Amino acid sequence: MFSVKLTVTLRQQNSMRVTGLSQVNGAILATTPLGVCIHARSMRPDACLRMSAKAIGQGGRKVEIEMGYLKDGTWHDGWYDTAASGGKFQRSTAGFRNWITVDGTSGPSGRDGFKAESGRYHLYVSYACPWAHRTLIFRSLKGLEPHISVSVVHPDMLSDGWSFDTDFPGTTGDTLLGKDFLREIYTEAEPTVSGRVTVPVLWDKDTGTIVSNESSEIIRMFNSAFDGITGNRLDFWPEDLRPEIEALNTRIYDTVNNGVYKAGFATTQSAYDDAVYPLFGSLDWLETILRENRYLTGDRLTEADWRLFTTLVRFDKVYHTHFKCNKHMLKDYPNLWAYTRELYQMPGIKGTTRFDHIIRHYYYSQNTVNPQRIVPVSPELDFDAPHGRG
Ligand SMILES: N[C@@H](CCC(=O)N[C@@H](CS)C(=O)NCC(=O)O)C(=O)O
Repeated sequence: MFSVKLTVTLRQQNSMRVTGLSQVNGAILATTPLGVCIHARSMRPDACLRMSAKAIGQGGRKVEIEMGYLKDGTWHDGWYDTAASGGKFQRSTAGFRNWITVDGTSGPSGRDGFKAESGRYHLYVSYACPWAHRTLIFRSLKGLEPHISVSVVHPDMLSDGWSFDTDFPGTTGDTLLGKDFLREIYTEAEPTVSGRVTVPVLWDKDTGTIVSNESSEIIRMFNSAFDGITGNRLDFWPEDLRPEIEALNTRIYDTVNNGVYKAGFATTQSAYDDAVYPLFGSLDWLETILRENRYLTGDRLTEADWRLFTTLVRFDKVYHTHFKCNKHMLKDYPNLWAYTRELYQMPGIKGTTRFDHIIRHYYYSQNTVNPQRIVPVSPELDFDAPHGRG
């Protein structure tokens, strides 16, 4: 028990003293005069003092910690405002859009100066995050592990956003800059930055800035920019398949990768319905493609497959229950399920897939979806079972 006083600031501007503080399973529970509880992962009293919370709704009955964002370099609590969009979750656009290229020229967007060089770049990821997972997969497939270093954040994303706490297996802390929170990486790059603090982040050690925080672009850089250094010429974005890959990516992003989030974060029935039916429509469509084809475009494994994989591998353990995507389980689709296992079993992929981080992050961090933070039992799935494809 800590002898620490904690003040909770409510949206209505009044403040409340915390009257009781206790620890349960590594979380801090704070009781306020409204009889509500606040949970925080950190056991450190100084972390308690940094903790803040907001009342939801007019009555101020329910208090919860929300995830925040940076505005002009200052941290604010706040989840996505679905009230402004009819209950729909609208993902914000990534802010850093530079490219690493073979010769340091600017690439499709952004500015010059990010030349592919061994040891120059650092990747900040969460194992929980499907977008960051893509970048870890490409780092592995393209033999970039010796050339691009990595820091892994803690799976709990609470009122301070992603943190570099290390009290969870597989976390590394910030091995490069020694920061406490990912948001400090953003403000280090740009002191007055505004926007959400997301993973993945690709950092340039030479110029001390963020190259990119957009996973779809980071994987394209990894696909080819370092080939001269690694000698790895595997191409997951081959020129002749690009139109087909783009078409697949567009539908899969909208209805599957982001579709599960749109269903899960919806705060109205209609926003949920608008996401969940197209999601299962797309899974049915993908099942028929994979009945005929080994991979999405045919015999060749491409970027489109890996982008789909990171959502499929999380589906039954998280999205089915937590995001209410429960019309079917992935394991009910024979081809999709075997295809997911095939990709999971490819060399270098298993090590990038950490179900402990995935499960803990979603159920524990996203308290707008799961206010009690109860982490449910997980379906028993054998990702190592023979896939029988090919
Ligand atoms: N466009 C980004 C999206 C990344 C993203 O949304 N990451 C999530 C984790 S899965 C995140 O960090 N969210 C924190 C927040 O939105 O505050 C990408 O694909 O790289």
